[in-house]
Amino acid sequence: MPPTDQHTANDTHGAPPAADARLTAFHWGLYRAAGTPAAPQLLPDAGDPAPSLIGEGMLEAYRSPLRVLRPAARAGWLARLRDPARAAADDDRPRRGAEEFVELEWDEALDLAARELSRVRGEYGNAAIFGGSYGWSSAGRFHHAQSQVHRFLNCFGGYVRHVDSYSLGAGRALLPHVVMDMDELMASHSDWNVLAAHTRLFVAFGGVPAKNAQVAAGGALEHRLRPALAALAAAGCRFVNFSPVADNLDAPAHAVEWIPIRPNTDTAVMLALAHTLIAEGRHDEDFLARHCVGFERWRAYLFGADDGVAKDAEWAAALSGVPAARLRALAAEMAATRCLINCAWALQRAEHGEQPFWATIALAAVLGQIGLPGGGFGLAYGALNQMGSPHARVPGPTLPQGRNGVDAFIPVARLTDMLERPGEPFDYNGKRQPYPHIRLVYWAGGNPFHHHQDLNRLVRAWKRPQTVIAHEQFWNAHARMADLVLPATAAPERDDIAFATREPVLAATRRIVEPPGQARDDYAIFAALAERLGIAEAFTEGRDAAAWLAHLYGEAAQRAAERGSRWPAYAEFRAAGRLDLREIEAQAPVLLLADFRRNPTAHPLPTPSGRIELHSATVAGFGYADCPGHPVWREPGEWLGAAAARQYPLHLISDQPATRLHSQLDHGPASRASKIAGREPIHLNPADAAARGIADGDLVRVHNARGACLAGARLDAAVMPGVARLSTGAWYDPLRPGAHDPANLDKHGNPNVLTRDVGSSRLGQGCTAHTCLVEVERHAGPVPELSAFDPPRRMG
Ligand SMILES: Nc1nc2c(c(=O)[nH]1)N[C@H]1C(S)=C(S)[C@@H](COP(=O)(O)OP(=O)(O)OC[C@H]3O[C@@H](n4cnc5c(=O)[nH]c(N)nc54)[C@H](O)[C@@H]3O)O[C@H]1N2
Ligand SMILES: Nc1nc2c(c(=O)[nH]1)N[C@H]1C(S)=C(S)[C@@H](COP(=O)(O)OP(=O)(O)OC[C@H]3O[C@@H](n4cnc5c(=O)[nH]c(N)nc54)[C@H](O)[C@@H]3O)O[C@H]1N2
Ligand SMILES: [Mo]
Repeated sequence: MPPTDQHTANDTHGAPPAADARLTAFHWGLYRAAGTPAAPQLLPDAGDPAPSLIGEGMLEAYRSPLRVLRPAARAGWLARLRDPARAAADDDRPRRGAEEFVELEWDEALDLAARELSRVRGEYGNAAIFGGSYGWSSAGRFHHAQSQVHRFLNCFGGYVRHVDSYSLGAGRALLPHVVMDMDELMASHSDWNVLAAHTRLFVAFGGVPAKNAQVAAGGALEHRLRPALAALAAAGCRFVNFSPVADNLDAPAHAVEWIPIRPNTDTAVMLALAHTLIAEGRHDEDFLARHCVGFERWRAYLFGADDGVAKDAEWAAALSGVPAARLRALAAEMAATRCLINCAWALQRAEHGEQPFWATIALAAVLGQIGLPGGGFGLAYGALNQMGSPHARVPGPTLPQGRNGVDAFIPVARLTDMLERPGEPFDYNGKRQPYPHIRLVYWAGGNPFHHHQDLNRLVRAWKRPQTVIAHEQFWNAHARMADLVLPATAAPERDDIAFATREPVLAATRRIVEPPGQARDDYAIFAALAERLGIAEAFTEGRDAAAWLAHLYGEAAQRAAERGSRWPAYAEFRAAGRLDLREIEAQAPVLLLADFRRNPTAHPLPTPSGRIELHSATVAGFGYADCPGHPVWREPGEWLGAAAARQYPLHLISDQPATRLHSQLDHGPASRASKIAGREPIHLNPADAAARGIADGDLVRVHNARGACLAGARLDAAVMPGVARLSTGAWYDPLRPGAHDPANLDKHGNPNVLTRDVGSSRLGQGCTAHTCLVEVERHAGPVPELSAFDPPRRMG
């Protein structure tokens, strides 16, 4: 039976489930329903060794008055849709973000959405619809909003998509030229047990933060990072952490040496370590000759052939602030023991972000320990829970997305450029193509007003499309910037299958609370639209949500059977609540690039040469000055060594937040407990604070030429002088909603009003949030009230 317009009742499969089977999953973990129906609670699953802080008290957030309860339309857009003749007389788009919302019946909301989709397709074609719709949304594999929206738009004829991710834009584009595709690389990282047994020196660039390993896409169901780091330390491993902050390597303190480093200068340090190793004859000539191409070319660069500058320890010390003597000594230590080099993803979320990844691999190649147990490199342990997991890589249930009839795409972080520059060409990974002209934006399961850089620019660009449709759970900035907001259910309100790669269990999650108001599953919304657009059969294939779950599980079980692993029947799985994959999926210890090391001819890499490319003829052939054919140091547009640092002398690190997932649950108890007078904390070195007359707990204004926000000062010796840390995720809360001038103060502390919106290079075009200078001052004058957590005014 295809779903109808009414909220499709999720199946409960007869008898109520046993209490221990009432599971629900989030990216930050697996939870069990407890409490009473009147006062439900979510408790971390008993099997989780270290439950996440993010989930504490979260049901409160899912029940909050900030939920979108009914479909709602921006007043000016609604007037236009109801009376298209108005469109010519009154351009309502500049009022996007500033107008009231009018609540609608579902039928009218769906009719309007379907009509607008058809109109835009008819007048401009499918390539006028942007459905990239980037974002994490929620953990279930069926109710995964991005898969749903992409499948729906594909059935409708296609849409402009995005490639790569905010996480790894530069890295994903680069790595296939150098070693292998990023997904393959992540999946083949040596596991923690291998590291504990062999690694004796762990050199980290950007730490190994337990706060980040709280999550995995699909659910971190067994949090293992802290125990893993403790095991390494207990086995005698030492950690050296190059980082602007001291508190991001969560091994026992006695085992960790912190080396403060100016942000965005890590590549220079890596080049200098390689230079030192080669100059002292400690490089592995055999490995470089048999397993790599381009070493001679790169060595020439390191020794100054291109620019007369030797990339030695003194040179790197001047750029990075790391003493040259420490670099020389460390190079010797690295060569003398089993050493792993880890580079956090954050480092490639910067201008020239391709370089730290490439230089990490090149430095590891010079050491020659790649493919040996516990040696080589990591990209990156700590970024997500699955990195270093000892569990099997099992293909899980996946909703097929179908085929996209539109070829046009953008690198994901070029969103504002696309909206502002239709028809203009952009470069990406050896290709040049025009930005499409977008008339309609459809978004489900992501928050561009969380994730994008230079939000003032985005607000301006966001007023260009004729229509913006969003499925949202909450009245956050993303919903407030839309024309039509369709209320979506949340994980505890749906049956689903929770699964993340290399986690030990597959969980049958359940609806444990009723959806608030008239919220519907994304699937039900798309199914109802598909009905109106005549594509219901293609989109639903005649299945309701319960039938899809059984179908997707069945497909995954079939693939399991093909590799000789027997999964129980679907009904049995749902009744049990979970499937322990450890018992049925075989897993040998993973050892990154061991086969390739043993025999590079029999096990070539998927690069053009089959070997690690220290110089890539392909990349060199693109002719990009900002990403030439081998790892290089290039000065970013903003850093502590730039002229701009005289006006804006602090380098802003907008790292991932410890108390939430991006913007998700910012209004929840764990995140709110971390705020200072309701504002996001900004961590400042005590000396920098003293120089500005700032005391702990003061309200400060953080600003640069792009924007300004309020934040609460936290004096913190774990932040090096010259650096300010303001984590991402505070809900964007501008003083004047919908305005986009740099003086439009964000009252809450969202770092993306400050960050730069330029690509990492023409190769990757990745997000460069970590290349950003700011100034901080005590906030003077009246304190504007926070409004991020007040629902907007709606009319009936
Ligand atoms: N300055 C700076 N900016 C950054 C970064 C940085 O390091 N610094 N990091 C970047 C990175 S790596 C990433 S991945 C991005 C993350 O950016 P996003 O993934 O866009 O951030 P989220 O807050 O997770 O957004 C998810 C949204 O989906 C909604 N949602 C959740 N579940 C559902 C659902 O089932 N259905 C629907 N319809 N909606 C749902 C939530 O309410 C929320 O608004 O941010 C990027 N931005
Ligand atoms: N709790 C929580 N965990 C998360 C997320 C979340 O929102 N909340 N998001 C998840 C997502 S989508 C992703 S992609 C990963 C991201 O994983 P990462 O990108 O690695 O995470 P970040 O926290 O942004 O940065 C890691 C560390 O790098 C440091 N750093 C920043 N710039 C530099 C630099 O130039 N040099 C050096 N040496 N260090 C630098 C920062 O101080 C920070 O401590 O995290 C995931 N984990
Ligand atoms: Mo990410």
